[in-house]
Amino acid sequence: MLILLLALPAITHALLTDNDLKLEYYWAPPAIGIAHHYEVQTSTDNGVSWTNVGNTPNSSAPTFDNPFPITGIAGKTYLVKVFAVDANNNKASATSDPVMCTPGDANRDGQVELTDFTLVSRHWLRSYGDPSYNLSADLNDDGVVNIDDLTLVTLYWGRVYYNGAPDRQNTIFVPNQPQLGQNFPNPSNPETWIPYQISREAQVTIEIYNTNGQIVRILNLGFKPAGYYVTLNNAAYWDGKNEAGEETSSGVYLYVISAGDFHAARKMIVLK
Ligand SMILES: [Ca+2]
Ligand SMILES: [Ca+2]
Repeated sequence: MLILLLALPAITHALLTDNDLKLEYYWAPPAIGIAHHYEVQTSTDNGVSWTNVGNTPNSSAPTFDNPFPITGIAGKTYLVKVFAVDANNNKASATSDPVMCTPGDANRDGQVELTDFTLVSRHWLRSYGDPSYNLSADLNDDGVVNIDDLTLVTLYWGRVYYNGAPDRQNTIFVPNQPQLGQNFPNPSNPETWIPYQISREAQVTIEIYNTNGQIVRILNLGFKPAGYYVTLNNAAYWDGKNEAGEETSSGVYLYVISAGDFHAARKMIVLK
């Protein structure tokens, strides 16, 4: 009898990178057991057949900053399955939500046209860390909006991946479980973005605590539809200030999300 020593790893895919030819994924290690490495498979036929796309070199799970790259095909919808494999070759897997590879479609309305061109040109030569850097405009996710991104727009100019963005987005991009992501950048100085996803519409708040358990700041994010809030444009934003409007000091902080009956907490570091 096969005894699974591993609990399912929680997979989080970085939706922000779905719009180029490189899908990027990261996930949390198994809650129980120790992974020796991870195997990754993809399916483009809704899970009927799977293709091995590689293993991680060691037990380290990919992170938001260092995700697992998968080469995508324009217009294809991908499922990604991750197997946590322990030293005795026991495996446990988890499967991602479907995501479509839509290169050149900066604003994700399903078509590559003038608005995408405009988005790229409006953020021209802005790089990661600039206040006006825009993740959507950085189509190849290399941290700078430049000719490579414009090339993606022109290369796929006129391409229609899907029509009627809102409907399609609901079927494609609604997460099947809520999750709180790691803030970026982390450490922060002082502003930072907190990515999250919710599977049902809810009033969303994020509370930030210091290590003494005192509330530093409450971010009331309002009523949000189900979806991914993981980009610079829609993730929760914290300017690094407390409720009194003063800058917080360096140190470890805890952030806690509440969205309906979903609650989760993570740590972040403010470093000045
Ligand atoms: Ca578009
Ligand atoms: Ca770029």
